[in-house]
Amino acid sequence: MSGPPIVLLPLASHGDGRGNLVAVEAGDGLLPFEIRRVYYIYGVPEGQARGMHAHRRLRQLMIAVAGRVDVVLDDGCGRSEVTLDDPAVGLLIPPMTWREMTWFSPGAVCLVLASELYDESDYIRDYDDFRRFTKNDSGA
Ligand code: T46
Repeated sequence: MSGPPIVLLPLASHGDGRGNLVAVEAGDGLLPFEIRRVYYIYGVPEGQARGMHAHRRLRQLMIAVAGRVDVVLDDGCGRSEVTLDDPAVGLLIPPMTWREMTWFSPGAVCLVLASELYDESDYIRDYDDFRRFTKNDSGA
């Protein structure tokens, strides 16, 4: 069964002889949410996966600002895979989407722009619970 659509947002990169700069600004119309939190993940040991949860409300934009990160998204009906390796491209992750970051290249840095403050009660960390919630949502 096919998985959720992979929505990649191109980010304007200002490049010149000195390198590149990407800015994401409140009100610039890029994101379908206001940014309330920023975090980043780095120093991930080779072969170490992260994520393995879904969020009830949280929306996020994930950017591999250095290196490569492989991501799996699962909406309860199927799984989609995407590789992030361009600092000028962000992956939009909607609510009720199970995410697994299955591979980080050495030195990878994963930046996340998030729509909500950190809230542990927003996490669904058990895959069977997630499947139950998505089934109920679809009325199945
Ligand atoms: C997500 C994926 C992509 C905080 O204190 N504040 C924060 O804002 C976050 C995100 C985490 N934490 C603490 C909670 C844990 O003690 O940092 C620790 C590691 O968090 P977690 O195990 O949830 O990390 P990941 O990489 O599995 O998941 C994270 C985000 O939590 C999650 O929302 O979508 O990155």
